[in-house]
Amino acid sequence: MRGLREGFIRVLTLIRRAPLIDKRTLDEIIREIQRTLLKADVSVELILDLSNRIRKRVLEEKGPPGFSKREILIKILYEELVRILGGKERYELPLRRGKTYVLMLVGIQGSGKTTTAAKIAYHYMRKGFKVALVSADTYRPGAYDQLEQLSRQIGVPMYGERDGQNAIEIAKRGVERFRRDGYDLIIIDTAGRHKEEEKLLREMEKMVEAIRPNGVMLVLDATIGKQAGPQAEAFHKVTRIGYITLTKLDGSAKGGGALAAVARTGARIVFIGIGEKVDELEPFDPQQFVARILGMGDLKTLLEKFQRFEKIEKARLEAMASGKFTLLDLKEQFRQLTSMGPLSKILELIPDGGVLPKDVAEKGEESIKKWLIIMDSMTMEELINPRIINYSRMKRIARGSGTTVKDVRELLRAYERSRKIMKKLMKQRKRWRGIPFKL
Ligand SMILES: Nc1nc2c(ncn2[C@@H]2O[C@H](COP(=O)(O)OP(=O)(O)OP(=O)(O)O)[C@@H](O)[C@H]2O)c(=O)[nH]1
Ligand SMILES: [Mg+2]
Repeated sequence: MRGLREGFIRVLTLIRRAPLIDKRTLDEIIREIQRTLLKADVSVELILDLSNRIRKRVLEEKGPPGFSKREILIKILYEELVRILGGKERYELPLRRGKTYVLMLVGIQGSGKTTTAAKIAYHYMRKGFKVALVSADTYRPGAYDQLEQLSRQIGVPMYGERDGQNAIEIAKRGVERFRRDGYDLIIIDTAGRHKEEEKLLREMEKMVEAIRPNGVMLVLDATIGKQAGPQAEAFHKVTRIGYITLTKLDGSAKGGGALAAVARTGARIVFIGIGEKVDELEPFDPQQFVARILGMGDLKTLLEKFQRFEKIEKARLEAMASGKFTLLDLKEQFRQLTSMGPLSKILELIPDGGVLPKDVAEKGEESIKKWLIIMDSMTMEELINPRIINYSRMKRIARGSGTTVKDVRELLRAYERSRKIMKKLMKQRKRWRGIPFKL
C-alpha cells in the first residue's frame, strides 16, 4: 500500500535528518510513525502500544558500540513491526500426520480463496501430507468447476456438488468423507462475501458452527490497501480468524494493509500469494515483509551491520570461553589498570608485574595510554583476532590514532608477549587446579 510506504519514507527521512536523537526529536519521530499507522488504519490501541515500546527501548537500550542512536532507532522500529507481524519465525499450519486438520477459507469476492485453496493443498501435498479439497461455494456459477479443475491439476481429491444448494450440508458431507478416509488436511473453499452482506456472513457463521474447523483463514487481497483492516475486523466479528493469506503480492502492492488486518484480528499471516499459478505461494516472512515496507536497500545495509556486530560479539564470547587471550582482553586490563591509580604503585603490588611484560612495567603509564588510543582505532575484528593486522591495517590504525606504524608494531609485540605469559599462567593454573588465581 502506497500510504504506509510513503509514511515510513517520511519517518526515515526525519530520523536521518535529525541532528541528534534526543527526547524531543524522538517524540516528533514517534508522532510521524503514529500518523502513518493511523492513516493505514491500524488500531489506536496497537499504535499506542507500539509507540510506547519504541520510545522505551530507544531511551533504555544503549545498543552496541559503534552504532548511532539513529541506527538503533531504525533497528528497533524494524524489530517492533516484525514483532506485530508474528516475529522472526515463519509459521506453518500445525498439521500432524494421521490427524485431520480442517481449514476453512473465507474472504470477499475475488480475493483469491479458490486459487489459494488449491495452492495450499499443493504446498502441503508436496510436504507429504494427505490433502483434500471441499467446494462449499454454491453462489458463484462455475465455482465447483474452477476448484475441480485445479484439484485435478495438482492431483488432490475434491468433494463438491455441482448443482448443490446448501453449502453447509455440502461442506459437512465433504469433511465427513475425507475425515473418514484419514486425510491430514481438508481445505474448504467458501463463497466470496461482502462484509456488509448479512445473509452470507450468517451462513459463514453457521458453517463454522456446523463444521467446527480447526482453523479459519482469511484470504486477503493485498491490493485493497486501507480496507484491509475493517474487512478483517468484519470477518473476525463473525468468526475468529486465526490465519491470513495475503494474495496478489506479485503486483505493485506492498501489502501494508496487512499490518492493520493482523492488528485487528490477532491472526497470523501464514502465506503470501505471488501469482495466479498453483505453485505461486510462499510462506510469509515477517522480516522480509517489513523490510519491503521500510525500504529494503537502506535497511539491509543497516541490518547487515548489526549482524556483523553480532557475529563479532559471538566470536569475542567464544574467544573468551576458550580462554584465548586477545587484544581486547589486553585493552580491558590496561583500562582497569589505568583506572586504579598511578601505575607504578599498582605494579608494585603485582608480583613480577603480573601478565605485563617487563618493558611495559618499565615504560609504564605513558605507553599504556598510547596503546589504549591505538587500540581505540582498531576494529572489533582486529581486537579479537590480532593476527589479521597486516601492514595496511597497521597504517590505517596508526593514521587513526595519530601514531606511527612503529608504535602499532610495538603494541602488537607487547601483546604477543603478554599472550605467551598468559598461556603459561593458564597452564600453571591447570596444573595447580584449585589454587585461586586472579589477574
Ligand atoms: N496475480 C495474482 N492473482 C491472483 C492471486 N491469487 C488469486 N489471483 C487471481 O485473482 C482472481 C480471483 O481469484 P479466485 O481464487 O477465483 O478468488 P475467490 O476469492 O475464490 O473469488 P470468489 O469465489 O468469486 O469470491 C483470479 O483471476 C486469480 O487468478 C495472486 O496471488 N496473484
Ligand atoms: Mg472462489
